Amino acid sequence: MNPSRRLVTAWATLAAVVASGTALAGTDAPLVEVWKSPSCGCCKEWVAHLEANGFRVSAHDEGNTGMRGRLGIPVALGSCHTALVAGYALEGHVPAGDVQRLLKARPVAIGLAVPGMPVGSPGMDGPAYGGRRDSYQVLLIAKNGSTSVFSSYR
Ligand SMILES: [Cu+2]
Repeated sequence: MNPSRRLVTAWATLAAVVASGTALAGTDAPLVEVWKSPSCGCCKEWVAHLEANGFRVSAHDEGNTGMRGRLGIPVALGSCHTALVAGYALEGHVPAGDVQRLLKARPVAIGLAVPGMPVGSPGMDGPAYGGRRDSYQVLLIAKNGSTSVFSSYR
């Protein structure tokens, strides 16, 4: 390679680095990976709730039973979708505010769960439910699978 050709290559590389840096600037919102069934409507609503609160979401329409098991979430805490954000598992309709609090506090834990599908939780709060709001709790799942109350909604 002659010297002028080498210089052109260096500039092209620099330009590419600058361009990719610009592209990355808009993507520092945490990425939430979601496993769900393709036909799950309330899962889609929960994804929309996360996106409305500044999260980026990537969904895998392959069901959530396998991933729930791999992440160590007890079956008894199960819900309709399972997610992973910054190394933490999320099971069910966990409010975005609780996810943000989790990511700030960074406790040693598997993650958060809202077992079942309580009406009134994010994604379970559409017009079809007529404004009904059941009380529910967000549980923090410790590494040994035991739980403690992370927040309560009533
Ligand atoms: Cu659901």
